[in-house]
Amino acid sequence: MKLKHFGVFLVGLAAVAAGLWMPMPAFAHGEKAQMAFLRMRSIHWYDISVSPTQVSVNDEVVVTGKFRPSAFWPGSLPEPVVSYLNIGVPGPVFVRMESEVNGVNMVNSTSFELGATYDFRVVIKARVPGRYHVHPVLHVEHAGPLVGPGIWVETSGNAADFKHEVTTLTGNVVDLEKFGFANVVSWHIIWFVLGLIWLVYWIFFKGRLFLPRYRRVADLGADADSMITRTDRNLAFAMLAITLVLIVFGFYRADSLYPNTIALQTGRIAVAPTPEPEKVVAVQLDHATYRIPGRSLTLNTTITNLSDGPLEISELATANVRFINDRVLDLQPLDSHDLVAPSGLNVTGGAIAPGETREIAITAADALWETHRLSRLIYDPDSRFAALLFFVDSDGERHVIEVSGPMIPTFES
Ligand SMILES: [Cu+2]
Repeated sequence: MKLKHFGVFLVGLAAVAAGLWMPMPAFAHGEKAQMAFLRMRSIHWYDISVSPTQVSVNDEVVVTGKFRPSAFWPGSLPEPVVSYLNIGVPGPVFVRMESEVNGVNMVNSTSFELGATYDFRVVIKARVPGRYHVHPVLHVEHAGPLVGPGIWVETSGNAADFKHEVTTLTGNVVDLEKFGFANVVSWHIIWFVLGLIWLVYWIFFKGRLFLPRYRRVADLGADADSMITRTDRNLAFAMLAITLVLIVFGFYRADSLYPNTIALQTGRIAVAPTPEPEKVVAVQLDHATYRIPGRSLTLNTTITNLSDGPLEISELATANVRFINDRVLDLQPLDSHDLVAPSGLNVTGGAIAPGETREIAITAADALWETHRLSRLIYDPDSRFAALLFFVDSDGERHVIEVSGPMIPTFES
């Protein structure tokens, strides 16, 4: 055995061990990473509630809200034909207990219609103490995760107290946190030892690996097979035999220990969108300009009130940022990262009278355009935006309309 080889072997072993036992924690979650036009025209999330926000280990947190796949979905982004509702947190710090969309169990993937509205509800259970930004997230096949607004949740207590007990269909109560763990560890050890025997043989008993052997193979040409000794062959056959025996033994052992099993379910489920309410307002976007020095988007619109009562514009929301008209709605951010501009929306004129058609300028101005990198839209290859416009009638009932169009920048102040 050569000392040099032993050193290389130790370094390799340490690297493998580090990879196994010290996964890197994820600090950022890419809320602003995607291009602005993708965030503004993929999923509109709204009415998001995360409650409670102070919990201890084993407590449940309920995440509810609505989402609407944009009717102006970008052509470059795969549509939500296969989508999966989940919660975005840094690592397995919660476990998901249940999730549903419009009352349908979302344990499987589903597809969502563009322009339709869906209600969702996800229940998660606190597993690891800490402070986490909890987001709803929709995973769309080939498009990746489309993340909703985040709310901070603080988990106190002790991670060792976490319990995740379920009753199986055969009536056994198992703690999913520990179930099968010893089995996983034993099989890892078995395969690790087997791999180690193979490596030790080639590195310590054969010596001169890789490049020297490669050179000899090149030198010997057609006779290179002569380098393989009888012992090499015998060991290789023994390893193969042991591997096959272990696999067969493992299969029959598992089969006898757990006679009743069902396969993981991979089918897709169908869910109907929330029925569309009666249309009470028609919005025509005449043009949209983004004034760079003022960090403000102005929508020049022609709006017709089709209802029999007055309507007011309360909010414009896009890419999880909410611009609020404080003359209609009093809404403050829930925490330091809640993307609410409490007086970010200015609307010309007052309420729109029943039957009236009027030209209205709607200006959404806030530093959030910059800090949330939405102003980058003007540098995107597709500078069209989409946003939800919220109207409130005299009964306080809300009506949501999606508007979209090209956003033209102006550079002077
Ligand atoms: Cu976040």
